[in-house]
Amino acid sequence: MAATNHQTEAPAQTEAFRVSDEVAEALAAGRPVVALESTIISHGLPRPRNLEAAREFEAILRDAGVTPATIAVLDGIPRIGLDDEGVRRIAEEDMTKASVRDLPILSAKGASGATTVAATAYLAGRAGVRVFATGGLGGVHRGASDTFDESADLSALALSGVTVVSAGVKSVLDIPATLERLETLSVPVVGYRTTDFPSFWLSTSGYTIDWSVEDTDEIARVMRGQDLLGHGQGIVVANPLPAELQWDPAEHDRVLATAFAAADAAGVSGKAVTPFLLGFIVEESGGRSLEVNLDIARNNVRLAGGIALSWSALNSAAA
Ligand code: PSU
Ligand code: MN
Repeated sequence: MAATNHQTEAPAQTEAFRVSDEVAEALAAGRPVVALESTIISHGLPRPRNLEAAREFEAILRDAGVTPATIAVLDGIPRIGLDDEGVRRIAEEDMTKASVRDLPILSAKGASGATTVAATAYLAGRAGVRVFATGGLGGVHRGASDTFDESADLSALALSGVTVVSAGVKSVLDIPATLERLETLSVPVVGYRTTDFPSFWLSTSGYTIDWSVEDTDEIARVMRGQDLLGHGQGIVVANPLPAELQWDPAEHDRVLATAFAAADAAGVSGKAVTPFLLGFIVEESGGRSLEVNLDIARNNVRLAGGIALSWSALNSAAA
């Protein structure tokens, strides 16, 4: 049958995803690897700081002896581990924000996308990367009982088998509802040296979680326990910034109230809500929220690196 133009132009779809050589070698040798998401770079941080940040997160891991695996979809192919050019593209190109459900569509179209926590955790899990660092998780939005707006981060995490380090969820979300949903989805939530769930820019939220873990070896043992039970859920590690580095709470509350009003006035909804609020908050805080945001991400990347080292050590001791 003669191919139509449409068919001949379609990209070849031969790969589910592509793991970089560096990441594949590290995984095969049982060396530590940490996944990094790309939506935080493309939609969560302003240019040009986002490119600097993407490079810095990778450098923090390399300095600790951990292989970074930044994840994004480039030209239809999910990549686990990017080269310099790939990192530049996620920071500088206007890419769609891609959740798990967008992956097959990007594949069909040969299009690029920056992966959310949901899509990153999904792909990391498929590739065998067990530890993932992000800034803040998506969760249940305020007003979700009317809008049904709950991030796919929660359901995707529940299926990923990946340990995600975050500074909790932003107070733009409904924090207690998010914690309830994580309970329903049977996702273990542990605080790093705390039982006070952090709210991203602030080190506390006033909502208590059941468990705290004391060091990265203990987190690796939780992962082991999960594997022994054959329980495929991911694990949420909530890692608050030290209190002296958090955003000033009064300023935080003022800016957030303004941001909600602006989102309302602009009529944003759906997947545009999170990027709108984040962008607005950076502007309105005169960049202060951005500095705290970067401190949070660095802090999470460092802890994730430590967990990956502990995980690798635990498994080589067992081998
Ligand atoms: N929360 C943040 N910073 C972010 C995001 C969430 O504090 O950059 C991004 C992450 O990529 C997350 C996504 O996976 O937003 C969630 O979007 P949504 O609420 O549309 O699922
Ligand atoms: Mn949503």
